[in-house]
Amino acid sequence: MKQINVGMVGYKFMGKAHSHAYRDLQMFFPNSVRPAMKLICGRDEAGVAQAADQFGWEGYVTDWRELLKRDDIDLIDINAPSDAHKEIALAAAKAGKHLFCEKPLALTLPDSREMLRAAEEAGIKHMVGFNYRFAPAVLLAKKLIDEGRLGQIYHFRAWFLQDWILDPEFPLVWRLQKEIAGSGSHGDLGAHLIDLAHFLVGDMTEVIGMNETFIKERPMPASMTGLSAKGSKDAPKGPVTVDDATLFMSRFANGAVGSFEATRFAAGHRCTNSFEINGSKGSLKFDFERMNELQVYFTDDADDVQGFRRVLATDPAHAYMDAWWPPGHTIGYEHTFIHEVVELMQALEEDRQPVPNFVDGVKCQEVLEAVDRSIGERRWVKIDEV
Ligand code: SOE
Repeated sequence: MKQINVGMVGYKFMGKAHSHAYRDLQMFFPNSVRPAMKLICGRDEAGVAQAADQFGWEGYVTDWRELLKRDDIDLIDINAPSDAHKEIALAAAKAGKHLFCEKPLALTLPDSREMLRAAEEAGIKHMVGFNYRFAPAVLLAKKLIDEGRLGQIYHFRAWFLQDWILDPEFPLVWRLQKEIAGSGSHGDLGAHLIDLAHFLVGDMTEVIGMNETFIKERPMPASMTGLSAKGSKDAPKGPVTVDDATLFMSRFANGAVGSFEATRFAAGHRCTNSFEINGSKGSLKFDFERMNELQVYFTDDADDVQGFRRVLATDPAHAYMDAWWPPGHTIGYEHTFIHEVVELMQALEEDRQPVPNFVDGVKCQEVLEAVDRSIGERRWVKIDEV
């Protein structure tokens, strides 16, 4: 049994999701290479010490550079806010550590390309955190498309809707600041849709988009808090420098057309990450809020039973599900991260790149950038222009 020693940067939302994945892995996927939770890093000592204890890390540090000095750390897992990704990734690659980095890979396309180059030059393994690929129902969609069950793909239609900043008093957290987050709903939510489009349908050739920032100023937060932060009416205000919503249309290399909508202003939608795909022989529908289900429609079903039907992707026939519970016993959000880590550990065991990796991170960033340029210049932008 080979052991991979992990050093993690960041201990909030994603840090917790990844920590949980490392902890659960061995119990359900005992054949993988084993990750050992060595050190977790965060700037606030009291916070990271508590996280280390609560999540099950052997120890903690308050400066990520300490992780790179340790010869016994094999993998750096980056869950810090997006503006920290590049510096940590470049230094970690130089130190010969494998990388697992949350999305979006970087603040800009050139930065993401630099990260990919550094990883390739260092000869390390690199993975990017597009976790929704790992829902068994999404993997079933991929299988049906690859087997030709949908025929020629005509439409990819996707929307990721949330509402956590609907309240104008919600504070100006880091995700609303361009210099830290890179963009708003576009890079946070749209990035997932773009990756799913690449995964399921293929490369895009051109895009045209629009965006809006509905609330231009918000109260400054007391600290860089997360999705459930509370604002105060009396706090001084600062400018929101990212998009609240971004919509775009695309063309794919295989002739399909796409539409994408990412917003944090869809009241009542907490995490509606959905897509519909229409092909010459059928259609598929997925909604993350019912993540164990895939709606399928096949044109060759008998005339008298034509219609969408619900497949519960919880049987041993579905990806990763033979490791979980008996059929019909559903899984959740956290399992997408566990499956990501299964892939990462298998890739390390087999000495290959995990998928999705920094190449996919850069491809996503190309589309993000092309959409932003299209919005700025009010025109269609080809992906190979960026
Ligand atoms: C917040 O909008 C968020 O947690 C994203 O950052 C994640 O990437 C997405 O999966 C869920 O929503």
